[in-house]
Amino acid sequence: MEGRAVNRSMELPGYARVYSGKVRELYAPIDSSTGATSRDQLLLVATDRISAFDFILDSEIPDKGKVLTQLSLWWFEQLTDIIPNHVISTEVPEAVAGRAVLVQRLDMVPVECIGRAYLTGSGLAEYRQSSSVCGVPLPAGLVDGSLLPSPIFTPSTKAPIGEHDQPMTFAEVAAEIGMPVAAHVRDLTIAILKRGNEIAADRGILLADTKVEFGFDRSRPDADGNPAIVLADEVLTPDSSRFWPAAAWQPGRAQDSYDKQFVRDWLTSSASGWDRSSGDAPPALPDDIVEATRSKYIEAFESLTGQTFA
Ligand code: Q0N
Repeated sequence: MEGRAVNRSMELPGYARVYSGKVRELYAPIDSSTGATSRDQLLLVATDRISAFDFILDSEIPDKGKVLTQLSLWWFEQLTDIIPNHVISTEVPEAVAGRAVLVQRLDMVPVECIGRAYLTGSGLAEYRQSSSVCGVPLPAGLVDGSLLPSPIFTPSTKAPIGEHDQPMTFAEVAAEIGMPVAAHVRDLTIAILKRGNEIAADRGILLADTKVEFGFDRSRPDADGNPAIVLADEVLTPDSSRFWPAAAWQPGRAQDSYDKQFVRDWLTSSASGWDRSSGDAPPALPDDIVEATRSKYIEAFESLTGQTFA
């Protein structure tokens, strides 16, 4: 199922594909005189693909890649006092205009850095088993959608595509990447999520949780001579974070998804003819569901940034 993404990536003259994710792809610029692939730059391309129920759907959402790229660029700007980011330039090939960014090639921190402000999903499942998430003890009585007393760091392993990430304790992260870096990425993850929620709160959106990626810039040592930690990938988009409409927030039940609710509701309705438990790939989405979903991505971008999506 997810493996199909590999076959959907495009050829970009002058670039070599180095990585295909479910919805984003990385290319390395090729030096036109030597033919060598760049070691210090990458082109990060967001596609219009969408996933639901762990499947990449056959239907794409027009402009999704552009909207999420532009939203991520805006968030990077809102976060520059917290952390530098990997963006070099938005001058990219015409074929990927608006949905690609030229970025610094970093040495990635090999941990999924997840921050949670509200309890849901795998965090809720773990809490029900152990009253804690990733070794962080939580108060009794929390339910699906509860606001946590303060945002928590709930890292996980980086599993290959198609496999599920496993939760890690902070001690396990520290054993893998060292205590100083572990503490730094924990504090950064929480600071990014807090800033995100401070900004989103005024605009009708809750950021329940988020996944961020960090890398080391070996060419940029900090004051102590350690390589600078840089924010990579995309940040605070609906693909990396759970966006919830604030007006409908009601702890004690599954929350509506800001962006994917129409897709989920249609796929699980009798209209789709799809049985989620069958293991079959979901059917293509009807045009009105595609259009309604496209509108939600644009609405999120416009509400958060105060800009009009061109
Ligand atoms: C990198 N991933 C995982 C793209 C993002 N700036 C960078 N330098 C080196 N490596 C990476 C980045 C970035 N961003 C990040 N893999 C490599 C996230 N992927 C998922 C698929 O699309």
